[in-house]
Amino acid sequence: MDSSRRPFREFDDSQDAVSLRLARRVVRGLSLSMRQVVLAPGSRSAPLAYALAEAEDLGALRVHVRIDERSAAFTALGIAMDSGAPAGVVTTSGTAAGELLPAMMEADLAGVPLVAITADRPEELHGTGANQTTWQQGMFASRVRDEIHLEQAETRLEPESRDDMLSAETQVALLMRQAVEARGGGPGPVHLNIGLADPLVPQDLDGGSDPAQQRWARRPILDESQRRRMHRDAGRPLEQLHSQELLGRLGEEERQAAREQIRRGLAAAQQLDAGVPSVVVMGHDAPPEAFTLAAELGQPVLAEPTSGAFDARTAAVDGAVPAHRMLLPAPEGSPAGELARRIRRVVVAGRPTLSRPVQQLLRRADVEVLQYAPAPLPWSDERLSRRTEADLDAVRRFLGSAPEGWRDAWAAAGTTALRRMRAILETEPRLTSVRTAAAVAERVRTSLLLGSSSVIRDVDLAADLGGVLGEGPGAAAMDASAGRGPIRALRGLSGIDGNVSAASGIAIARDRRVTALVGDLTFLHDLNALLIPSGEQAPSVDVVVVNDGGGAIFDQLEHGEVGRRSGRAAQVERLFGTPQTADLQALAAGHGVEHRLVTNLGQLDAALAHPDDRLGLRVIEVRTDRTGLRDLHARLAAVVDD
Ligand SMILES: Cc1ncc(C[n+]2csc(CCOP(=O)(O)OP(=O)(O)O)c2C)c(N)n1
Ligand SMILES: [Mg+2]
Repeated sequence: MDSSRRPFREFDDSQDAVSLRLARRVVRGLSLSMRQVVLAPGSRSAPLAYALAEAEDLGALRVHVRIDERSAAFTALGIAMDSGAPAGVVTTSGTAAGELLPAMMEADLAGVPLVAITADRPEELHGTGANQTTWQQGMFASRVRDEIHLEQAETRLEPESRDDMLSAETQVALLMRQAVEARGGGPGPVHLNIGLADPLVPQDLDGGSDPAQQRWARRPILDESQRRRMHRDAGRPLEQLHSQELLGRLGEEERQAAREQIRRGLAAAQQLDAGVPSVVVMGHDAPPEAFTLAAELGQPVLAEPTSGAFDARTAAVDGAVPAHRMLLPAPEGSPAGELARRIRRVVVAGRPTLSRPVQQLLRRADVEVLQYAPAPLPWSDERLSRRTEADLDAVRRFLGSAPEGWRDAWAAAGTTALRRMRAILETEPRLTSVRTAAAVAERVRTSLLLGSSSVIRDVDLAADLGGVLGEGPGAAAMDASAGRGPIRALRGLSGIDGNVSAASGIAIARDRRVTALVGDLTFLHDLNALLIPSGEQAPSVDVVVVNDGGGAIFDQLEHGEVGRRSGRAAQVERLFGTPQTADLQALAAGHGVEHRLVTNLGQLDAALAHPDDRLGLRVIEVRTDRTGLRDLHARLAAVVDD
């Protein structure tokens, strides 16, 4: 066979993550007939992204990164239309995959070999409430010439299976043939759905040398200067950990107060008498009676921002433990760690999706978990491993009365952790995204839409929604929830698409101003929300954009680790950070929308303080830097260490 059409040599990657190995086989199958792939960022699709980048380095195909999947799909459509060869579009799971539908419809009727490649969760995670999980197999049925689903666990990966009909590479190659020939039906779109399981990153096998060189032993086609130009902004140096230094800069009084609170929390935790040490986890859209029940039994509540716990209508915020996400993973021997270890039962209300510590708590072998479900749960089916219970009395019996001091101990530990976190955030030289998100959530009284990605997690982590700190305009009111509109988010699939439009819809439905707090990519993904036809009344939305020039969240996931390996920074920044420098002020101006740039909390307050009935759309941009966030989060996590 002509070697220029077979860019890959034999290789052994049997030590690497299975997800990566499958992705490499898929890319090999694709690259037999595909030269161009358009990729949109995401975590589930990460193995495909890494494998595509490797293949691009080898000259097997070209990768183009786009932020909006709908645009990515039409870009691939244009490539395929013009070249007549299949072109691929790769997305993560969830609504990202749904964004491909318009281009697939066009490709169907125009006979264009567009190849939709959608990453999916492994089948066993469907119907369990796992985040960003929906049934994607067959989602383009009746529009595609052919479709296949590859499941990591069931797919042959070894090099010797290359000629096996079941091998991933062969299946993909055959699918490509269907895109071009479709058994006489003419070219058209095909769909490749792939269930990928954690871990989703390459193993650190290379010990520092260029991973592509190691794996494939071939020369990259892009020369060094081309690559450098592509990744100009990536790979800035890391900051050092200096939490001790920062804590040292706290006033002596504050440190004393913190110590005293920890001591009190610990003392309370040690005095626990009879009773059941339970907690109530309130996830997204939790039935409010779960909150009342927890209050009645004296059990602590770990509530996500969109649980309903912080709305004026619930008026029960004072039972919610601040910064609970920090407390759960606290080390053994620390006050918080001891509390977390004592938990024996958990009642889950609503759907928790925001934090890994909560998911880990629900999986703990020494903890019994019950899901309170007075109505059918739209996000789960019989595969949900925890028991569900519709009867509140049965939940009451399961939850049990708290031991003396149990809830107070949680409250003290949470308040201390929050206070210490805030001390760190206040000493940051520049306004951080975490502090911004917390400030917006505390200050606004309109209903609030929290964008997917970091903002909602930052609010979950560091906002004083219950007003326990007794400072700042948000907490000044005796009842922190007083007058607060509902806090909402798109947690069905946690997409970064359509967030600003959804806020507009809420504003229309309520006929009131809404605040949307979103990341920059989330904002840009839905820029068309600003496009209101002349003569139409623009919905009243303050869009606060935390502009850190790309996707910050990935650096806090495992990709951050990969990016710190030698030679990987530029690749990870390109594939996941997806840096952008769009001029939001000009974009807003182009849409006739007011824009304000905010650089400190005072300006943020001023921008948000205006009469609720003010009409129209406004963009409030807060520029922050995402390079130091991983370090900042490490320092924040350390507040529960002692
Ligand atoms: C439609 C869609 N595409 C892709 C993703 C995967 N994804 C999750 S967060 C994220 C980055 C968001 O960046 P930004 O809005 O700037 O927030 P940041 O992480 O920087 O806080 C992406 C691409 C998704 N959830 N939804
Ligand atoms: Mg961002």
